[in-house]
Amino acid sequence: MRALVFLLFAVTAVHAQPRTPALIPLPAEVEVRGDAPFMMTGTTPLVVEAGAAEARRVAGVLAALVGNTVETTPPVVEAAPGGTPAVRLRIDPEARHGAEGYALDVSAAGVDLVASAPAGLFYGVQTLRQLLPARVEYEAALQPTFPIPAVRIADAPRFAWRGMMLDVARHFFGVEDVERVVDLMALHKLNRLHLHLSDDQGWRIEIPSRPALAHVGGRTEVGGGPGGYYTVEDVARIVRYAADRFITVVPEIDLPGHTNAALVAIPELNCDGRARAPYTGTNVGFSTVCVEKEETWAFVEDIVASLAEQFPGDVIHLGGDEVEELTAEQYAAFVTRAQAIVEAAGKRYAGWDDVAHAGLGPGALVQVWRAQRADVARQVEAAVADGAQVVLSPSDRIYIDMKYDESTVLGLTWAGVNGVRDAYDWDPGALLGIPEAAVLGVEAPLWAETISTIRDVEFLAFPRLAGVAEIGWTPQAARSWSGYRARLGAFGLRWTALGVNHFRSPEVDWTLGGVE
Ligand code: TNX
Repeated sequence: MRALVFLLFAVTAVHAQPRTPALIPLPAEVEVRGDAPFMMTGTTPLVVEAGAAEARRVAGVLAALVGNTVETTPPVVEAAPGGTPAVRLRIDPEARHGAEGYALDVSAAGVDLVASAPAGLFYGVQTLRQLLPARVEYEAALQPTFPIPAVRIADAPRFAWRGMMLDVARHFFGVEDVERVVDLMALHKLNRLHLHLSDDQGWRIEIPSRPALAHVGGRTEVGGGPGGYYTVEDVARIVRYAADRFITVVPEIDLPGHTNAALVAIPELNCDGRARAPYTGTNVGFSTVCVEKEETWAFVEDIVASLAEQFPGDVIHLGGDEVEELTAEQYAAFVTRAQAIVEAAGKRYAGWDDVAHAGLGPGALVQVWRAQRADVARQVEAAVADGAQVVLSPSDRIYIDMKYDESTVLGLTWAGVNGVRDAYDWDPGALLGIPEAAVLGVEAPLWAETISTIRDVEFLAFPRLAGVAEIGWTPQAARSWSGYRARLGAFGLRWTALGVNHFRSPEVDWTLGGVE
């Protein structure tokens, strides 16, 4: 009997399919070899080429991850003694992996990671991180040796723009909260952090030529809390922190509507020249700057100049959503002139899909939030025919400020409830009648009417943001809800180790990570 049990065990062990590791986003090509893993320790050398500064810095990210956990930090070196199992990280511009791709080869003898550019190397390191056991994320893991399964991976993203938007206007989030968001984005290979920096309830960025905006407009938030704003130094810190993780910060100042906080701070922006009263409710559509006044245009010029100076990325987002107080002609004229000002500052103009019917010039970026409305879809398709590109943020899929289901306490429901599967199970290539080349990527907006702490941010973002990361990265043909669901069920353990307050959705089997 015992022999039979042993035999059965041996047979299953031999035939057991090697499980796809819990990688999110799933790489374009993964081959699980099934032989012995690489054993990573606190003394495993990380080998970079002589003088390769960026490779050294990225290797340092991996060294720090392991070093946080064990007593020694793996050394970053230019040569390892022959025969020593090592992790080799190399940037080779000839290697044709694209700006963000990489190739990773793991065997018991060593790990080879090659990318054509630094971002690809960083993403390869994130994949290695996800191949390491989740306990590597704890600061004091018990076993100092971490197996990395033997795999061969060839990887590159489907879309160039893989983003999240954080609304810091309805409630303010401090620099450390933003850095936490950046860290969690980087784990999932996201590369655009869109900050919604102004709205009716608050103005959140210092504009040195217009100090009242932050000093007066920054004092309020939804529900009457203290508000706040980022100084020029804070912005520089956020931009640098993000850039170190290959994330571009996209600033948004919402114009001409959603401007009550500016109308409080700068009376001349009102047609009657009188300051508005502060607003801490959650209605939309009631505010606008006075589009007929030259003072307003001087203001727009100042804002765009300051954003262009503070944010090195190539896009400036000027909102444009939900304006009820202007005629269609006034609105269109505003958008046309605003786009010209952004382009004169050397940047690309972006706006919410409301701007699509204003007659955009080529090169504009339209952030689509109402694809479910046929009239909006037709307007966006027309803008694309005129040379615009789109970033997809369909509100009935990836508005991660919607509730997960009727029982979720945080969040809104105007676009419905967005479950984990709803947020994952759709194809950006098929949402609109436009060529895929016109889709720059995807972005999950997190509006902040109902949330005010980083715990709240994490709860609404995870798991849904991970699904958005995979939609933006993984080829459509390689994705399926059942495969994703299984990887997610194991990935939860890593979020737990990182202290991420994620929603244990009943759609997912969280026991797959091995602990419940
Ligand atoms: C619509 S989406 C808005 C925001 C709200 C959001 C809440 C968009 C461009 N405008 O002002 O915060 O709904 O889900």
